[in-house]
Amino acid sequence: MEIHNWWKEAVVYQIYPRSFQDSNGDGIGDIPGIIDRLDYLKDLGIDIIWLSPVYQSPNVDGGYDISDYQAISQEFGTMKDMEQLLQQAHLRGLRVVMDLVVNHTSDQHVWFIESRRSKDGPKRDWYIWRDGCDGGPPNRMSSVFSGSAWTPDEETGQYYLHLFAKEQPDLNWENGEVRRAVYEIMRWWLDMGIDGFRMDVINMISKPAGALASDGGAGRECVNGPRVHEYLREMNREVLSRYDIMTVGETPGVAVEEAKKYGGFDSDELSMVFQFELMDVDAGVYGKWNQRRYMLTDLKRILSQWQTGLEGCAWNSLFWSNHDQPRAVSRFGDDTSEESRVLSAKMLATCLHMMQGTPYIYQGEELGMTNMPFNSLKEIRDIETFNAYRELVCENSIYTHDEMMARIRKSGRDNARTPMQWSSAPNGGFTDGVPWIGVNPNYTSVNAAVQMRDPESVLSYYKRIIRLRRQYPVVVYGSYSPLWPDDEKIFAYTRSLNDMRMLVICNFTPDTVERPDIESCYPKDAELLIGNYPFPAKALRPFEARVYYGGAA
Ligand code: TEU
Ligand code: CA
Repeated sequence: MEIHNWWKEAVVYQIYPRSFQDSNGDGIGDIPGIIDRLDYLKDLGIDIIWLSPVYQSPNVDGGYDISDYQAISQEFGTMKDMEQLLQQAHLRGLRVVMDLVVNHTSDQHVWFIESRRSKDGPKRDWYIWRDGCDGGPPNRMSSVFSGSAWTPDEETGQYYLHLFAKEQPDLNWENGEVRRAVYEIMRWWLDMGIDGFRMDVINMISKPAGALASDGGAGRECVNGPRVHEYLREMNREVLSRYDIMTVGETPGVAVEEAKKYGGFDSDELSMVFQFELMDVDAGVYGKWNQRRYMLTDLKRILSQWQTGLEGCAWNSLFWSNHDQPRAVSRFGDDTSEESRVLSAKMLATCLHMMQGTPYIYQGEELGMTNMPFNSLKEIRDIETFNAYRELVCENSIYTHDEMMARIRKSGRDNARTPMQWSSAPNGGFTDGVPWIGVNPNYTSVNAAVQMRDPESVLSYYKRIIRLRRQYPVVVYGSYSPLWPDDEKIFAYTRSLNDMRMLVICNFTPDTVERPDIESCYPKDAELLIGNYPFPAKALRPFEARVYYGGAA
């Protein structure tokens, strides 16, 4: 018997506020801009908005470096605007989930300013300080954003730990005062009426003793530390369990078995986690900085493992992309022609939304927005990309400038951060001023206004696919079973609930594929629920997606 929860039946839409909608012409998206677009989101049919950070921040890492958890960034508006957003969203039946970034703070947070002041101050132990070794850092551990994970501080001569940028010092979760301070902030926001949290790198908060003494990469060494489940259960007891909310943990380096601990139905920790295995499907020697395309069999193996692995005991989050990843259609589909862009964007939506789990749409994905043709470093804003360029081009000559630019166009985070393309007005209708990052030049044809008028657009297709979730319980609760795992072109699976069955078939290639054995898999008295071609055919056409529904028999 399936356990029903509202967040299992919901569709989440992620907003990256800086790039969503500018309301005052300063070139930066803001909260009043989001309020202006709530009707668009309601019309799309989503249920929950996940807001990337809107807190006060020096913005070294796109707001993931927070200097005050109880203040709104001036660039984004005021606390009044935030209250308005909550009220206006709730009026429309939309919930709002905030980003909680508490593995680290900004180095401008008062906690860190006090902590660095002296070795014996009351906040010293709130961060992780160590003596250097032989005139250098305590060890050679590297940060996720390249370079050492340790930075020396003049004030006391000691080094502090940062798994990410040096402006993002890691909090010391072993300290009970730190945990209590975090819980208090969480309660403060929940009491204001927010509907949950997306928790940034939440599986990195407990540092294994060995990791802090290791020479490895922080991203690998510091995941799933010894006390992380203890902390999350404490957080659940003290905060989460007292509210009717949704929580999703961002958890790099978590496999299926570990995910069941974080998000098991009876684990008393989180509602679900974001897995990274899919995001690593095209990684290579220098991580994502390569030119590899994924193999469909790898992609299917990963998704099927998560589908069957969590069945009945935990819940999947389903996503192709977010603010850290390239655009879904460019990466997993095909943006080389207008026709294939539209077909493959719809195919990807079908493939993902028909699986078991809560789907996340990243802003612009519902338009089939593509990667950006970046030509020079001047167009880049992302600290991770700059640091990788320094390491791979300047310091180690692994790639030439041109080779690295090609990799940035493929994998850089700024691909996802170009402004939302609302219309064919200047700057895609995002701003009347100068946008903080360039607008993708294809906004004149790829934009919301055009697609709203076109029943065959990617946007119209997303509305239909979201509606299916409301109409057919099998979409939410059906159990998953993969077909032809070794097929390099077709991703097909079934979903079954009681005596009903759904068959999902997706052609991931630009080729026409014959699969005569498909017909034997059709549900009984099958009807076609949705597809991305206007008329039927036997063979599977380029990037074709079809969903059939009928009896299990
Ligand atoms: O991301 C964590 C994380 O693992 C990223 O480093 C991700 O793997 C990488 O960007 C992909 O190239 C979270 C946030 O989503 C990200 O925006 C922040 O920069 C990071 O934490 C630090 O807060
Ligand atoms: Ca603005």
